[in-house]
Amino acid sequence: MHIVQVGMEYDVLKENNKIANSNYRLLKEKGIKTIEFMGSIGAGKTALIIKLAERMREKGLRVCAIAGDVTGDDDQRRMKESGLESVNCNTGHECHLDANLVRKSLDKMDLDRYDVILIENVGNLVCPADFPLGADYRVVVISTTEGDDMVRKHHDIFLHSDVAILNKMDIADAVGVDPAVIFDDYKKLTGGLKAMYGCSTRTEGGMDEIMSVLGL
Ligand SMILES: Nc1nc2c(ncn2[C@@H]2O[C@H](COP(=O)(O)OP(=O)(O)OP(=O)(O)O)[C@@H](O)[C@H]2O)c(=O)[nH]1
Ligand SMILES: [Mg+2]
Repeated sequence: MHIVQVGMEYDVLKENNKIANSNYRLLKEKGIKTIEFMGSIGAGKTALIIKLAERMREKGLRVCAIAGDVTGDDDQRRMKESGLESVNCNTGHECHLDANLVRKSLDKMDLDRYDVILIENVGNLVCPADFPLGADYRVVVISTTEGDDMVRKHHDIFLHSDVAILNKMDIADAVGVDPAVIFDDYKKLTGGLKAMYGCSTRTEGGMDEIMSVLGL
């Protein structure tokens, strides 16, 4: 029984990777840059996407988002209210998006109309790591309110992402968290090769640096 489960898991991941590659090729053919945002529930993924999209639009980029959630359209409504075009993508029960769900969302868009697509994954620091979607960049967002041990507890998601962001820097003191501990854990995990970026979607501190690291 155990062996069968492992085999199935392998097939699911293999199939996901095939579709992710196909998504990547499609998006490249269309000249679209795609950025996926993973991270814990409430870390500030939607808030960050909205703020970054505002900056992108100011630069003349045509942006659309995919709002991934288990149920509901709360995030998509916030995006729309901010002026960000978006497609809602509910997983139903799953704790992560997969490449096939993203493909279905892409099929609903007129891809000739966009330069950048921002994908918000379901709030979760574990499951999304294994399911690439076909984006150029995988970004993981955590926040100071989650404590100082997220990097130590969740190696996989940080190792499966290209850019790591610590949000809610504005309230680090108030929640008694020292960001330096988190930055240091991240440096150790990535062998000193990568730095984590601090930001606040409230004060907009750190936002220029994030735009720059994403090549925007
Ligand atoms: N103080 C402070 N609050 C923030 C910041 N960024 C987001 N928030 C607040 O944190 C809460 C959660 O933010 P969201 O953007 O909904 O977080 P999310 O990661 O998209 O959450 P899920 O989609 O539910 O996983 C909201 O009340 C935001 O206003 C920040 O930089 N500072
Ligand atoms: Mg959200």
